[in-house]
Parts: sequence; C-alpha cells; structure tokens
Amino acid sequence: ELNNNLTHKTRVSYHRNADTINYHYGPFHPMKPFRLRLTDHLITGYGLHNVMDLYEVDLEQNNNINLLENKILKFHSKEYLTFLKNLNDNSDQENKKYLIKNDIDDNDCPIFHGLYRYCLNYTSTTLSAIESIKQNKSDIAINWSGGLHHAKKFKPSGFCYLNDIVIGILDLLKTHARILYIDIDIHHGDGVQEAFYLTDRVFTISFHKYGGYFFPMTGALQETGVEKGKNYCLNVPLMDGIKDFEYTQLFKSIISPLVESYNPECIVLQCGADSLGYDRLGTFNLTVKGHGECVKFVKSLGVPLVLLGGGGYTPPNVSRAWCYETGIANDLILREKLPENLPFKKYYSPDYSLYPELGDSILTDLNSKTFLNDTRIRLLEQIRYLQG
Ligand code: TV7
Ligand code: CA
Ligand code: ZN
Repeated sequence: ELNNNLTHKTRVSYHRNADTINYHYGPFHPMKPFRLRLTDHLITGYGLHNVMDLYEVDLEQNNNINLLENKILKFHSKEYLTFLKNLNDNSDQENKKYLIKNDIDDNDCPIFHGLYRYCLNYTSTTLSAIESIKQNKSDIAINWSGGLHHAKKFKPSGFCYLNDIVIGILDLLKTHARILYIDIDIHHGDGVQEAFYLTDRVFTISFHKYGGYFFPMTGALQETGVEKGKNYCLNVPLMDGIKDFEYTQLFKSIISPLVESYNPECIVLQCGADSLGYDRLGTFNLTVKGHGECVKFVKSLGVPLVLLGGGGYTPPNVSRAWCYETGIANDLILREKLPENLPFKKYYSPDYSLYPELGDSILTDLNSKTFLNDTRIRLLEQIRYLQG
C-alpha cells in the first residue's frame, strides 16, 4: 500500500473559529453551538491540538469578506444573501415578508442575534479546510462547526442557513474532478443531494432515517440522480434503532465498491452525531465507536478527506464522537478515561468515559435482516451501473 501510515504520519489540519461557539438559536432550540465548545475542550484535553496543524479562522482578520461572499453566491441567490446580511437592519415586517414568500419555518430556523456572522464563521471555516486539501497541505482537514446539509439556494432549512458543504464542494471542483460526498447524519442530506443532482462530478450518498414523517421526508432509495447525474446519487433509508454492527457492515459493503467504481479524488464526510444512541432528536443506536468506525473505514481508503460536523443534539455525546474521530484521523486511540482537568467535566457523568455503553433503555431495532439485505442488494445494483 502506497499510503502507508507506518512510515508517513497522516497530515491532519484542524480548522476552528473561536467565535462560533458563542451563538444561540434560542433557549428551547435543540441546536446548541455550545457542543462545539465541549468538543474543543475534549480535543485539547487529550492533547490532540499538538499533533495537528491548527488553523484559527478569524473573520475580523480576514479582510476578504468579498471573496467569501463571491464563493457563497456560487450557490445561494443574491436575494437570499442580501436578506441574511441585512436581517438586523431590516424592519421585522420586511423580514416576515421574505419568510412567508419563501415558506421558511422560523421555529426551526430562527433569526437570532449575530446570525449572519455565525453563518460566515462556519462557512469560512469549511472553506479553510477545503483550501488546505486543494493546496495538498493536508490529507485530512476537519471543521466540526460545518456540515449544515439542509440549506437551499433561496432559503434556510432544518437549522441550516448557508450550505457550507455545497459552497465548499463547488470550490473544490476547481481542482478536483470527482468528489464523493458521504452523509452519516440521521437526517437526509437533501440540500447537498439537490445541488449536485444533475452532475456526475459529485457523487452524493446519505444514510438516514426514512419514513413516518421524519424530517426532511426525502431520501428514498429511488432517488438516484437525473440527466448527467443519473446513478451518481444514492440513498440508504433506514428505520429506528439500528445498531453498530448492522450499520457499519452495511456502510462498508456499500462504500467499498462505490469508491472502487467512482474513484473519487476527494471525499467529504458529513459526520452528523445525531445518529448516536440517546440523541435528543435521533432514533438510531450507534455508539461513539460505531460512528467512529465509519470514519476509520473512510480514512483507510487513502483518499484526501474533509471531515465536517452536522447534527447532534445531546452535546456531551456529540463531543465524545467528534473528539474520538479527531483521534482516528491522527491514528491515535484515545484512553477511555476522560482528561483530568476537563472543563464542564460534570456533563460527562456518571461514567466519565469517552466510550460509554448504551444501556438498556434504547429503542428497539426495527431494521430486519431481510430489510437490510434487500436494501444492500438494491444499492449494489445501482453501483454496478457506474461501470457503464
Ligand atoms: C443538520 N426536528 C438538522 C435537523 C433538522 C430537523 C425538527 C425540531 C425541533 C425544533 C425546535 C424545537 C424541536 C424537539 C426537531 C416539521 C416541523 C416540526 C418546529 C418546532 N424542538 C440536521 C428539523 C426538524 C425549534 N423539523 O440534519 C425550536 O424538536 O420536523 C421538522 C419540521 C415543523 C417545525 N417544528 C418542528 O441535524 C444540522 N425540528 C424547539 C424549539
Ligand atoms: Ca444522512
Ligand atoms: Zn441531523
């Protein structure tokens, strides 16, 4: 194997923005940017910041807001970007007009203080990660504040305002011919799928819960792309309660032949942590180790990799998963016992472990063996169309 981790350390870059963690969607809203603070404390607690290239993304120091806005406009409409930019200066009536006209759900996507700044922060941090891959400065580039996969051209959706993934991939397409996008958030990656539905240069695949009016209600097995993009999109609809073994087995058996056939020059992996057991919104039963095994497997393929965050609504578990996966990127196995002087340590009680067991109060696995097998067979059939 050419990409030999025994002789060459994986070059990992960690892209973060000190400001993003300070924003609030509102007191009852499940999306908590605070989970990024927990994640960063855990990562530095384990000393991982010492083994990676650190990029502190700072909008104030970056005098290229114009350049950033031009990249955003490669996907989002001018009208929508102007709306986001002027939110705080506009009258409430003007804002309400845009919300109604575009059927925006402002419970899911509230207008909170500093919203535009928050959006520029996570988007510029994803672009920073993309840039280090474009310039071949890293093998793996990480931005846990990104991965907001639902945002649409004209409007926010499902807690996502700017689609940093689409914006990032469009930028990466300048240097890379084929990009594979993998999404393990429990929700369907509809915004990213839609953006690249007509092209064969970006292959999108999402694993998600499907059925029973679960948001965003798209992502059926039958959605596989159109025109030039036909067969360059896959969906893996799943039911409640799927566990590590079944999920990782399905994941590997699909991703392996897919990468073999499509031969991507880069992989963008959205690591939404709401697929973990006990998530406040999710209904799967993955453990930190099971979720991380997907990341480990993708890393083992030896293709340049961008790791992004996404959903995740039980903050201590989100931080456990993303810290563990930062370790995986660096070929490090982290000890189970959490660091001694960890801020917010009480959030990790009673186990104070990086890999807590799920316990007995989990949801029943509704994915039968036959259902999973049928799903796998159909997906493998789709992948065979790729060879021509
Ligand atoms: C990537 N589920 C985003 C996932 C986006 C899910 C939804 C909520 C929710 C919103 C709240 C809230 C909530 C307990 C949960 C059909 C509706 C039902 C709004 C109340 N509590 C990602 C989006 C999803 C907002 N939306 O993939 C404020 O749950 O199901 C829906 C839509 C209409 C709107 N209502 C919910 O993980 C980052 N929202 C409490 C307060
Ligand atoms: Ca998904
Ligand atoms: Zn989600």
